[in-house]
Amino acid sequence: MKPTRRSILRSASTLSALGIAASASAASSVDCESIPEWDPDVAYTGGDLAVYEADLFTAEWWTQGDEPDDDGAVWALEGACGDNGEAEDPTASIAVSATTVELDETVEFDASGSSGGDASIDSYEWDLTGDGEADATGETTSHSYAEEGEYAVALTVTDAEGRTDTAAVIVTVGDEEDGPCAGIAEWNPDAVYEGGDEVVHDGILWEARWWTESDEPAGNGGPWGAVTRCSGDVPDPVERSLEDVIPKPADVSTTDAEFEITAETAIVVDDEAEAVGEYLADLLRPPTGYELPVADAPSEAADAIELVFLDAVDDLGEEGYELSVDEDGVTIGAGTDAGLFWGVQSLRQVLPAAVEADSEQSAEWTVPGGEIVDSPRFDFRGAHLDVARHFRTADEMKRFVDYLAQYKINHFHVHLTDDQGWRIEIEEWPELTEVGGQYQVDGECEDCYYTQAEYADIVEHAEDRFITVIPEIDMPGHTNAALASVCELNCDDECEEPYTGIEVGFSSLCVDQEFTYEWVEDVVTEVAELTPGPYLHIGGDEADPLDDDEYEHFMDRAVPIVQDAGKRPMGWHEILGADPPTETIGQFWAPDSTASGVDVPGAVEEGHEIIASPASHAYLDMKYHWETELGLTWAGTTSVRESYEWDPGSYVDDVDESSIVGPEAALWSETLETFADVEFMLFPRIASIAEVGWTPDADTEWENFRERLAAQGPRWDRQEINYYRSDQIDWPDGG
Ligand code: TNX
Repeated sequence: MKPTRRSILRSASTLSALGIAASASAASSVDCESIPEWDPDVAYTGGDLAVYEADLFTAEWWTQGDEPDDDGAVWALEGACGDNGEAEDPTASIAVSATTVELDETVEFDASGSSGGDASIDSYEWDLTGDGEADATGETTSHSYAEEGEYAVALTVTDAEGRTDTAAVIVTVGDEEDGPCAGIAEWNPDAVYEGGDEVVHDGILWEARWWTESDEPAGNGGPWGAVTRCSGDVPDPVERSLEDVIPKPADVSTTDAEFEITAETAIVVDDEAEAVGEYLADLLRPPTGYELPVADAPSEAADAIELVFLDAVDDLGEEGYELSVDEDGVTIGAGTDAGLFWGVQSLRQVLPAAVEADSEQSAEWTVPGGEIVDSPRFDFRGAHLDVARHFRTADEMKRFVDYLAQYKINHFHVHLTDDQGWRIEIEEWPELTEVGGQYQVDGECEDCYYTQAEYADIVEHAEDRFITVIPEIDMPGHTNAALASVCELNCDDECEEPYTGIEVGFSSLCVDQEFTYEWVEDVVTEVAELTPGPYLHIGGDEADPLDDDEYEHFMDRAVPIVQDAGKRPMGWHEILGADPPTETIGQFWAPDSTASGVDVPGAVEEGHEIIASPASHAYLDMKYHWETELGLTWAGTTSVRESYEWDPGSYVDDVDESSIVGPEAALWSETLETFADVEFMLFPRIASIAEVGWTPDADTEWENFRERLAAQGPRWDRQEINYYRSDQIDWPDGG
């Protein structure tokens, strides 16, 4: 048999001299200690040995530049070097004292985690400046940099078998004062982080929301939240267009023109529009640092943002506006100052996200070109907040109002009283706040109520933003706080104990005594006098201790008291079962499209109107998903998408859109201890409710909405809003 070239050329003597049995199989381990690494520039002859990728090879014959491999053509594999073929490359990794340092500051480097496989590390070689040259050896080293810049520091470790690995880290050398990321270490995939820890990754400063290990920082609702870009001069991550606005405007056309707000820009207003002009100036001055005078000047002024009243505005209605942008300026026109104000909110959303910061920012304040002609689908777009279960300060209430204004929500329904708390000073009955104003869910809460002056201030803050406050005094149920404060409201004249749990449906005023209605009149009259808007809400939900007759009797007395106080009565949909006067608005809150126990379509037939707050879509206290820490689940969970995909006009079975006043989001607060908790449940879903109230159903589309919603993220970041980073949305990084 003709011998193969391999069998001829193998030198058994060479192998045995090296302690390798000639019969060694390719898989067994061999000792490679004195064998040099394969060198592509060397010509090997038959029998020569070389180590390649931790395997020992024998050359079959003369060879040059042929890479050793296992196909038996030129090189023969003798076996893996090291222990039983399980040898591993070493692992290089660098621990660094800081990744952003000042000039001449010493940076300490430590080669951590550097042992690999069974072989020990033989040498550590550092390239400290990224020029490819070795600057230092040893397990640790340090360096100080004399020039600003970014340095790619590389560590190469070599183990006793000659195997190597390299790790790198970027060190930024500059003025420490510069940038928000100064002194913050790069994200390390091997480290464990706790909520609140900060890292830098991809040029963005991230903060861990909770305990995390090896989760790469990304803006997708995971454990990391993007705080800001490390370098403030990076342009907005989002391309802006007039089409970005939420709620989606009725009509938008875009152009390539752009207007830039500069230090020379003025805000030019028609006579009566001065308040809206000042509001806009207050918004723009802090982030731009520009003077932005509000001038009552001829409307031909170039380089201006103009607010003008239009003559022919039939199509725009009470709240519509036009916004047009070209190189020369921005013009917002409307028939009313409310329309101008909503136009300003649209302008705000197409400026860089940095406009939402409250200190001077470096940005190009460009407004994308084109035109919006816009007006709402529903005149009523509401949001409710329960301040009885957990109290919110007057300042927090004003902030809440500011949030609603951004999305053109024009009614703020304040749930002022419930079993756990009474939140509004009633001069005639100071006991209500002396007792009822001192508790909330889970315990005491000192002076947790609004004085009449504070309440008036909240109402005025809302009015200035074209938002009508609807006060709710819930009765006859949900009244434990009143029953604990005014003993005569109980049939036995015995005061109830304060209640700090979260059960519902156990309390009721005593409906068979005259005193109750005198008290209702006192309360309703004072609240009505403090409230300029047309509505007063008297709850009427879950009065379980009463039978139907008692409930009806109560409403027969209470509803006219509201009317006599000059207000249009509102109640949760149960109120319609008591056959109140037809001007009474029922707020539909059932989690499905029928309200069991109440004939809502029948009431509508008689002339009642309905606010749509179905618990399955508009109850923003429902958890986003089953693992959401905050919120309740009695109506299921409500994702961002579910808060968006419903139609207030056709949701309630057998009720025509013409009887729907509009949608209202409801935010109950049993589980919401802090204002940050409120923000978490409110954002992003409030934007959904705003859009289904403003934009015709045919123009709402989830895929389009979620893109516009993503662009709101950086705006909320700048406002330091604790929003829920739903993974249904592709949030842009940083911004
Ligand atoms: C039902 S809906 C309630 C409130 C609770 C809420 C919690 C309605 C009119 N009453 O008392 O706070 O559920 O989601």
